[in-house]
Amino acid sequence: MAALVHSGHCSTVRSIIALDVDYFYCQVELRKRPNIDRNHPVAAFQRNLVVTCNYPARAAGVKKLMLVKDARDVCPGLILLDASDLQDYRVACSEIICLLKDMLGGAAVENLGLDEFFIDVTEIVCRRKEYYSCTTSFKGYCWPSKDCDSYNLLENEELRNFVVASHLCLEIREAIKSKLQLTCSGGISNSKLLSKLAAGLHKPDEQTIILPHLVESYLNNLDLRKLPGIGSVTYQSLVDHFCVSTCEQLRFVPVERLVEAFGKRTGIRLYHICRGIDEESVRDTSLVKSISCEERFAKTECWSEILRYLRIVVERLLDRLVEHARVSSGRYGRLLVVTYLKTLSTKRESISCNVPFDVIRLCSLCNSLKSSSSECFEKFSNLYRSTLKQLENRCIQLLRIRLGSDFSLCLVSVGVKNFVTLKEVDQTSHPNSIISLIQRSEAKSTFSSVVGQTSSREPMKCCICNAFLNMEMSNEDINRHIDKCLCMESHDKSMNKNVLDGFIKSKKPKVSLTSSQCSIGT
Ligand code: DCP
Ligand code: MG
Repeated sequence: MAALVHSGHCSTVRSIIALDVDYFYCQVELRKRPNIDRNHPVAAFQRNLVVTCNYPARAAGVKKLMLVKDARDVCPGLILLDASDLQDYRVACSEIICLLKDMLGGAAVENLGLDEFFIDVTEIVCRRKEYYSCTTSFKGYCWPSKDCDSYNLLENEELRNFVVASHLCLEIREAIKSKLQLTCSGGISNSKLLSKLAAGLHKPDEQTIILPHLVESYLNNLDLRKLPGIGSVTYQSLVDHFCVSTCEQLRFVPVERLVEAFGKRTGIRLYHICRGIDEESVRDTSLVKSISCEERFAKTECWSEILRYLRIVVERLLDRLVEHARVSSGRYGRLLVVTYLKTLSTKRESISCNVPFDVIRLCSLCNSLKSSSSECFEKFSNLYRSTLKQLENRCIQLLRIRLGSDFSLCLVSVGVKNFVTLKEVDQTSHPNSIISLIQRSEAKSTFSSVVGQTSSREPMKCCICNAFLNMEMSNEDINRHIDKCLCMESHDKSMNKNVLDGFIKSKKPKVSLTSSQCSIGT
């Protein structure tokens, strides 16, 4: 057991920032309605429940998960905003991730729920430290008080790291506020556990540091229910079995007894967290790995009905792909996956192929335009319509090939995977590949709805079949060529066999998913 238990000393002290957006759903709703005074009590609701509210509403007695009726009673002037459409919250979450990635380069950003973010800034802090004077003081609150001037920063390297981290945290929060009109609270410490707890200490729109040497004293009187990962069942068992309700009391319980009562994993975690030990690293969840949309329906054997559902799904998917490309500096997926559920089956089956080239082109153009999705669709309406058609046709082909004529379905889902950013492709792709070509022609194009002719005289290669393309070909011709390459029914035998072998992949996922309509996987 001793080998599994941490001694309590880290060789290098990490600097971790936690961010928690204040009254998240409500703030996103308020962002859409600049006329509403943010100092007025406002709540966001779903059905008959208040899911969150701003701080003036909290001061008036409104609480999260209160009945709307009760909230109105305690706060008669309360403005209620409908929060049932989650799409805007997902977009706000992606916007924050992209801003963090833009500001912090390679730092790992972990997103928890939609409004919590962890960033490991250890390396950035090391690099930045030399630019700060040894006497620069902390930004924000420093537990247990705001006054941190008593520390001798000149002699303490470790403390100076946290000075830099506190400046960085403030910069990040200010950027989120000015660019995205969202305030968040920040926490800075040496672990995810402590920085998350620190972020909750001064809300809203403030930040707090818990310095490593004060972690134990901060935790001493902390109610165990406040610790992330201790739910009501674990808490009650701790009270019943060991008569403990604070971190300080829990430290007296030997690890063997905790393991006996809660099992190895939870027992050891409890032993660690009451001492402020949490070595969990910040996992980079910032990049979406898949986007999919689906439709469930009563069983049908009729193609025209399936086409109708496919159309709905594909349209929704394309909107999501463009939105994602816009907020993520042009990331796009390369693998199209069509999934279906046969009426008498419990397992979904899927078939995949390359994403139609125009999807990539549309994503790339909309990203360059940097305007809202609806403006993009308006600007590129021809391309948008033809891309929808291509996407739809590709899905129909895949389903036709797989299902034949004898089938009965109750669900179709269309998704995209294998995301890459234009930058990644830029670094790895051949200079004459199709993506390089789009980028070259985009740089020259003035973003008309149809990309102009490329004036490049360099030889170009098709990224699918590797054949040299005629330099006089227009982009439309190139698209047609690629579509031919991608289209299974028309591929000719002269194509590179390996490319075609990898072209159609199909698989049966191990798990059957539930009926959510759209999802983003990380
Ligand atoms: N949420 C929800 N249902 C819950 C808890 C939360 O729908 N039971 C949603 C609404 C919140 C969002 O998740 O806006 C984030 O949850 P938080 O607990 O972070 O609460 P807020 O961000 O709203 O408020 P704050 O962080 O200022 O306390
Ligand atoms: Mg929050």
